[in-house]
Amino acid sequence: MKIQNYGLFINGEFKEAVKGQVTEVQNPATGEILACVANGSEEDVERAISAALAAQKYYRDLPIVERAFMLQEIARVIRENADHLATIESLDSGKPIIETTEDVIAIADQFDYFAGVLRVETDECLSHDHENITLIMKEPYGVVAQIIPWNFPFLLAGWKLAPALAAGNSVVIKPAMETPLSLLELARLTGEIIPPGLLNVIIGAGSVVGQAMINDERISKIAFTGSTPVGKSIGQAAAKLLVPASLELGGKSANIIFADAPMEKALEGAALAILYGQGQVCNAGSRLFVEACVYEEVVEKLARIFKQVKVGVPIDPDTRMGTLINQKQLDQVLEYVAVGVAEGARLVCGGKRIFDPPFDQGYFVEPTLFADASNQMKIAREEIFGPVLVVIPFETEDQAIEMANDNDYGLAGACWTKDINRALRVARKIDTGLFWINDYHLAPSGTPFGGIKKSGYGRENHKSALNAYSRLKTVYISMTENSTAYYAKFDK
Ligand code: TAP
Repeated sequence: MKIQNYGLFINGEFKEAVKGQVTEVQNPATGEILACVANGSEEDVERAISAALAAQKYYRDLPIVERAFMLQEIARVIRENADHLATIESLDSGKPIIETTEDVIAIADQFDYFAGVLRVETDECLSHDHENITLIMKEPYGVVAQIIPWNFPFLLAGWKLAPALAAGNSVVIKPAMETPLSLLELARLTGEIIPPGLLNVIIGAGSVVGQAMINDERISKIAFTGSTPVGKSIGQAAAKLLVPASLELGGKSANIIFADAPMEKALEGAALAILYGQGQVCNAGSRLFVEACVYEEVVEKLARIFKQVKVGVPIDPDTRMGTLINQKQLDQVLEYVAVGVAEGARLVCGGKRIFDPPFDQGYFVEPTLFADASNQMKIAREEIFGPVLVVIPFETEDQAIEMANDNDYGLAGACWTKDINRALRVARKIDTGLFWINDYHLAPSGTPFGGIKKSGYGRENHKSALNAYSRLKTVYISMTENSTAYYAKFDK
């Protein structure tokens, strides 16, 4: 499939980059060039922010009903074009089409969800007594800068755009250079629905375009998803501008299987937790803690599942694992496999690049299982961002919790057990933003998503994101004509 070429989406139109630069977007499964897109610079960011600022003049006062209708219209267009958008996303990101279809549908729902939230989470009125009331008005920040990574280009864009637009902001958003196509296509498809200047999509390197966005004084809020090191620098830039930031960063999530788990479900869940998105998922269940008495059985059965997973061409509906995003990611994953072997973990299966045709032009890797690892090994401490699971045995519930929490990250976790008391105990004691009981990866609209510790701060996918994109203004109203000031009596 040949996808159209795109410019930068500024003020409701596709425009060439000021410097005329373009970049080729590759299909990571085949190496084929999918499209050429404009490659922006600081001047283009300047144009985009100016357009976004101008759009604020009328959009910030748009009635809530009209704003909600716009969001519902975006949802409708996404649904009508779901197959098309999912195909573009699969070709561009290397993710199986079964996953990208889920992402696209989830984002249609996300726009509908925030259309609903917008109508109920309106300004508030407090009544203190018979003479005084207070209005709490919600106002947009103004121009919001959003930066997203390549692993969930459509989903993460939607999670940021829906609440930001719902709150009345205009947006300048930058997808990763590797995967700009689904967002550009969304901009094209919604060109008639979203007023010019409200949504601006800038393509270009993070070190140039991203930096220009987050250092511009006209930006009033920054939202970032990506790696922890870049996230830290984004947080520092936000502090310099004195604007709020939300940071969704990396993870090394613990998945705990107790001996009384619903075992078949737990095994499939553990495989899904790490292999979904080829493991290039911030909340991937990349450390699996297994109770010692079922440890050997779990490792053996998981290896069987891993060997049967259908690695394939991303747009094949039967494919369950596609390709990694690029050579850098492939090298990183294979390097961690070598480190794991050198550290003394047992490589049970996988660990190699898949090189036979039709995989020879892509970055396909075997589902990889390490057993007999310790929680101190590098492969258990650092984010590999690939389909590599590290299995570690434990003896007691407390030991499992202690090891799960003994990590810099705090994004997600899960446990598998039929004992609900134990499950809730563990959920309480785990230091993460998300936790699943007898499930993994489920995150429907309305459920807060985000981390703690080195996984960042802020929550998306939840109604609180509307407030995170809104400023509160307090208006105190006196309803009496009599003076209530203490000084009044002295003036008489
Ligand atoms: P990063 O290198 O951090 O890149 C993320 C985005 O930031 C890209 O658009 C990138 O642009 C841009 N960027 C890079 N350097 C920048 C800078 N100095 N200033 C401003 N922008 C900059 O991450 P990645 O390699 O794309 O993604 C993988 C990481 O993201 C993993 O650690 C993963 O855990 C994390 N992640 C977290 C979550 C959540 S929800 N917590 C979700 C997905 C991913 P270019 O790449 O185009 O140059």
